[in-house]
Amino acid sequence: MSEMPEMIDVAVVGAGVSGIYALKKLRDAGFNTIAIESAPEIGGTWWFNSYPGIRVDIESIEFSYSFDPQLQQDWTWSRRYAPGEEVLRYLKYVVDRYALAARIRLSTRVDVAAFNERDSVWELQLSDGTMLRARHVVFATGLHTSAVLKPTIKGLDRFTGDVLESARWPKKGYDTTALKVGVIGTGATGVQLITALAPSLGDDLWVFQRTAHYVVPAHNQLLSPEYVAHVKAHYDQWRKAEQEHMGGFVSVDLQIDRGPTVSALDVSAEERHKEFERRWNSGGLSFYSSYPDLVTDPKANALLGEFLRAKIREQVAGYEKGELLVPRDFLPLTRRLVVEDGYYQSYTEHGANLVDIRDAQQFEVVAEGILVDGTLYELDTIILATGFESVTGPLTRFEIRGRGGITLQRYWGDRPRTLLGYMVHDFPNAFIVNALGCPGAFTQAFLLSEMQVDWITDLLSYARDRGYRCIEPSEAAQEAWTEHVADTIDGTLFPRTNSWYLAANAGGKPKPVLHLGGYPLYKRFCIEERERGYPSFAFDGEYSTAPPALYSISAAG
Ligand code: NA7
Repeated sequence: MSEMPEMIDVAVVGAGVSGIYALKKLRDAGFNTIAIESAPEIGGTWWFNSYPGIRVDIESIEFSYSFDPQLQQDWTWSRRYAPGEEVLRYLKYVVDRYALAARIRLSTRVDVAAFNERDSVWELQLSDGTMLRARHVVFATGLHTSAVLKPTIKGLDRFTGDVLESARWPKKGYDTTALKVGVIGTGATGVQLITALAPSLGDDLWVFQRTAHYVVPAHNQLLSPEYVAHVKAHYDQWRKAEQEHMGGFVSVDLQIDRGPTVSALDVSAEERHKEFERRWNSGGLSFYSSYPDLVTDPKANALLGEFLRAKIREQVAGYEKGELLVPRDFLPLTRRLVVEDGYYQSYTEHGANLVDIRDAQQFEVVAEGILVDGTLYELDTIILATGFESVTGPLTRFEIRGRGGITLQRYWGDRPRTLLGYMVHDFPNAFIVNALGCPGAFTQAFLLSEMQVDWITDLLSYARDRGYRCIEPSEAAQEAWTEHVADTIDGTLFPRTNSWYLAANAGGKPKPVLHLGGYPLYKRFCIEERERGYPSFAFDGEYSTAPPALYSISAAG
């Protein structure tokens, strides 16, 4: 890479989906920008997670950048749901296409990011021993991958075989032939891994399940040239529909679908069944865009639960442990649906062994394998697919120091807060993309990242045009926004479940970290803030005359 300038305009931390776009957008807007990435290659989540079976759970024609219409025409996805290595190839193609590589510093971690109050500058201590000074910093550190959760499993360090972490899969690959393999974790990652390994491992695969998840089919398939041509001819319509959609993805039956707007309880049982069948047959996460009250009304949710459990029972009929695979511990949709074809056949056809550890008195690792209630399962390899300290973890696992040296972790404590998901009071000139305080995880990542990065770029341009050096959100507006985010969650069923959506999978209570009011509402608040001249932000310590914004769900209109 070219010689590092002593002081740059913007340092982007992370070169995944949002970091790559931030680098491009800010560079094109004339900001001297550099991205710093801890991995030896770009890609973020899609570089680190190279375990067998990894793929996207939102259809690839949607799960991609929209900022350049020509890019959409020039890139062709092979399958409805692309495997991880194809997403990585796509991201590398984007980096090459827009000549970004020279501005990405790979194999470099940010160990400490500290705000220098005197100069209004961020000082980043990098793992190579150098320091980078930047007026602004954009944390594009993702929702999960940099914060792998170390599970507390007794005896894990006693095991004499290999212990692999799904999110740190060996880059040279890992041959499981003739090995006895145990998988712990049956969320999206575990299900993808198990489905990929079961056909070759058969009854040499052992799955230690604590919680059965709702697994819906993907109906993954090669994309026909006709379908691809049709989408490319109408891409602007797809992108427009995504912008107006709660989660930013609209495909049902390979077509744009806006979903019902009525209550699941206001339609006949027959009509409801037809709607659920249509989504099941289409596959994927589209249940999230079905009746809006599925995530707010326990009765509506229960109807979906019945439907999904019946579908799972059909698939495991005749399998003696089938009932263990039927979810019973949480309401459907309050944890992310798992999208996979053929998961249940891992047990019913390929002979994978299911070990229920939900109520086990003993679950511990010993030198030879795993002991569950006195039974020893001898293993050569244990794979941990046990999740992440999602949403906040990627921002609190390294030192980010704001005014007075306070760390972000300490500042947040049990109540993480932001203004509009972008900034934190006492941490001036620092921005966050696609993490908390916004509909991250509930909105298609490319779309949300593009919208947020565009918004940040506008704000930085506004400040540059006026000669401001320091941007900081008002504490009052941050409080109002945090309350609003909590309000969007309160009316839903999500707090009934301990999930990573609310940063509660690693213990602790659900926290109001994600905005559940839908992407269009969130975007509207962002646009309003910009159009009103950023009343909630101080520039060089001064607020504009307008009062700080107030946020209300009723603005959904
Ligand atoms: P998840 O969805 O957090 O799933 C983690 C799984 O690991 C889940 O089944 C957990 O069981 C299980 N787990 C975690 N700790 C333990 C211990 N100590 N013992 C046994 N089992 C354990 O992570 P994923 O990586 O699958 O998916 C994260 C997101 O990435 C996904 O939603 C996609 O958006 C991409 P539990 O349910 O807590 O009982």
